[in-house]
Amino acid sequence: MLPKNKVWLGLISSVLALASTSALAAWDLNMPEGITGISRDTYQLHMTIFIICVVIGILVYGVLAFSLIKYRKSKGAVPAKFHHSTKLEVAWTAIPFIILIAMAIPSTQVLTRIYDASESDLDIVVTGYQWRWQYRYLSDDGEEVTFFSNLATPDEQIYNVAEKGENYLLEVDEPLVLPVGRKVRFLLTSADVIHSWWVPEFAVKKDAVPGFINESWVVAEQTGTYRGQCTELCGQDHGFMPIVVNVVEQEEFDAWLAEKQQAAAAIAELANQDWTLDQLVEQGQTVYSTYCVACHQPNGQGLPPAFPALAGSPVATGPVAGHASTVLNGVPGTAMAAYRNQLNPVDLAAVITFERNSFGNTTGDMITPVEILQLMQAQ
Ligand SMILES: [Cu+2]
Repeated sequence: MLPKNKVWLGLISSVLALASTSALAAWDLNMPEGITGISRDTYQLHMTIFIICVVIGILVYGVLAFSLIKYRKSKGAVPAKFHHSTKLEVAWTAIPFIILIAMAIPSTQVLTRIYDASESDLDIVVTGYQWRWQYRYLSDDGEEVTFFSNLATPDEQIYNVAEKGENYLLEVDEPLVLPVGRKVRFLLTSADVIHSWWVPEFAVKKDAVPGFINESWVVAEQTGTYRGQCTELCGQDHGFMPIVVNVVEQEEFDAWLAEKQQAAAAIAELANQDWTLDQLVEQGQTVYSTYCVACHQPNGQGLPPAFPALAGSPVATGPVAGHASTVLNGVPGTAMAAYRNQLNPVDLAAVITFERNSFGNTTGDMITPVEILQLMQAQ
């Protein structure tokens, strides 16, 4: 057993540590006020209800404690004996009723505003995938922009090889970009299991359910970067599908969207071309020498066992769908990354076709960019 003074010392130092400003700052117990009208309304509502609950708690427990102490038996208190009091019964029914109504009025007002997703300036389909988010900007003129937003925290940090960064597990390769001060409607759904899209600063937390479309909306009032996470247990990498939103000025948003639209149009045009095996192999050589050569080596022999050979490999000479799936989705637990979002469909088709027809591999088959797109949608 510890000596008594040591126990006291430990207790005092723990209390001091908790009370230090930095520790208190880390103890962010309350919800954030956020940067939208709805988030402030939600915060105010939460505080109002909280204060009502605290006052009721103090009153009820105060009367209880007072009665226990003041009218205790040892002081000679004699209990009153009565059966029925209409006045009391009316009071303990009517008072809670009035309190509940008083709470329901502001709650309903805020909820009504939360559910009013009408008259939006911009509509975005948010689709949950195991384990990434996809954003699709709908547009009237048909020029849609679609992209995936993947976790960008390096494996080294996750596996404790490198020091964890400031936004550990809250960083993505491509953030959602929104214009400031505009009403953006989210249409949430899922491609596999139930996910939930949550950005605390927006007070938006909505389930993404396969086969359903849920609505939510936001008018961000301040530019900046806001982070969130999936908040539905959605499988082993549930903790690895963060959300990052960049709120920018309208002009910056327009420029970003135009750039995305141009890039998408250029890729779509290329992907729909009639590609021949030779063209794909030629293009694939360039892609291979940029993305694959470091591990799989210029001669396709790799550096076994960490980086397997592609020459004569069962993957690169087996069924083309399996090969494509390996390149698209990577191999978990190895250095083989998922390239589905790193390369466009043309480059993916090209590099896969190249690998199947190089280094002595002579499958003679090919996969087209259109087939890659179909596979990506299916998986
Ligand atoms: Cu999820």
